[in-house]
This record gives sequence, C-alpha cells and structure tokens, in this order.
Amino acid sequence: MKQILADCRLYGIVDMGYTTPEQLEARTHALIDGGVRIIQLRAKGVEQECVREWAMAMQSICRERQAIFVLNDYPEMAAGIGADAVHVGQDGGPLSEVRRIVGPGVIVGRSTHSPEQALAALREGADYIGFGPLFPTGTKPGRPSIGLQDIAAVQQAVGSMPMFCIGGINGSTLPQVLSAGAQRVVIVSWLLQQSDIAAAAQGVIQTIGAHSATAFKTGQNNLKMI
Ligand code: TZP
Repeated sequence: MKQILADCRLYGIVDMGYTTPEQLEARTHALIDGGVRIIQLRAKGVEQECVREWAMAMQSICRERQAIFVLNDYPEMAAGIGADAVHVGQDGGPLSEVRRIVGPGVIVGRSTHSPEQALAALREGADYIGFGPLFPTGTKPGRPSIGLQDIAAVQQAVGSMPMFCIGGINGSTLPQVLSAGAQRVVIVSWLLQQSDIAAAAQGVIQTIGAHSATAFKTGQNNLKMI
C-alpha cells in the first residue's frame, strides 16, 4: 500500500456533496479506470450508518482493483471496516491517537493549511498530507486560500512524504500549481463534474507526468527556505 501511495500523483475524492449514493460505485470505478490509485470517501454531515455502508462498498472496489481506499474523518470506523487509510483534519486530534486506533498498517493522512502545520504533520508521523486550499473553493466554502507561494519549500521540507496540493485545482489552474512545485494533487469538484471522469483523470495524470519530466530535465525546483 505504501508503495502505491508513493506512486500516486492524483488523489480522487468521492465527495457526497457532489455525488448521489447511486453514483458512488460507478464514480469509484471511473476514477480507477482513469488511473487514480488513491480514493477517499468524504461524506460530511451524513448519518454514520450511511457512511459505513458507502465506505464498505468503496473499500471492496478499491481492494479488488488495487487502489487505496481512504475514509475521511472516522478512525474507529476505518479500523472496524478494515480500511486501507484514514484521513483527518486539523481538528482530528493527535496523529498518535489516530495511529493507536487504526494500528500500524493503516495509512494515516492529515489536512494541512500552512507550512507549520505541514511540518507538524511530518513530525507527528503522517504518511501523507493534503496542503491547501490553494485557491478559494466551493467544496470548503469560506475557507481562506493559502496561495501557491509555499508549495516548493514545503515540498522540499517534507522530503519523501507524499504531499498532495488541494483546493480549487482544475484543468485551468493545474499548470500553475505544477509550475509552483507541486508533485501531487487532489482534485474534487472539477473531476466529479466532468462528463467522462476517467478520461479527465487520465488527462490530469498525463499532464503531471509530462510536467515532472520537463522539470527534471531543466532542473527547475523553485526552492525557497522555510
Ligand atoms: N481540503 C482543503 S480544500 C478541500 C479540502 C477537502 C476541497 C477541495 O475541493 P475542490 O473541489 O477540488 O476545490
């Protein structure tokens, strides 16, 4: 699982604010068809019984198709259903406690909104971080955007821990995010609103691959110390 995580460039989220329960399985398959190998269930403000049912359906698809399933917010439920991974926000408590609940084999991710939070998550033993929102986004209304200026330095500081930039990323903003030093991204609403989710995901993964090949050749790194 950790090797799959290290190879992931695009992280998909089946957000139930944009997805009906009937669409959940088809969208999970579509993301995997498009090459996404890490997929989160995000279901805010929903009865836990529904979340559990959806999580089990997604975990089963992801297991069968060798993708990582991430449950947002519920470490006990993640442990109970045998989820591959759990993702917690800044309000999700110490990562040591999350780790105690889920055990050593489960991937633990943390949302971060500043360089300081990113470094704290690294120190706390996160397996990966989300970093954003880079731009204002309707998926987290009212949340201040943090811009692109810290991406390269945080990427450098976290080393090999995967860092997924998030928030307002779409086909138009992706190139600037990559030029700012992002190596991995999460895209939620834009991907889920595409008529062909698999093709859109595939396009994003190709764009990231092409960009990193060019950045490697030209030695671009955008570094700045933090
Ligand atoms: N955390 C920071 S921004 C965000 C989350 C869950 C939402 C990103 O959604 P979108 O639709 O890709 O802007």
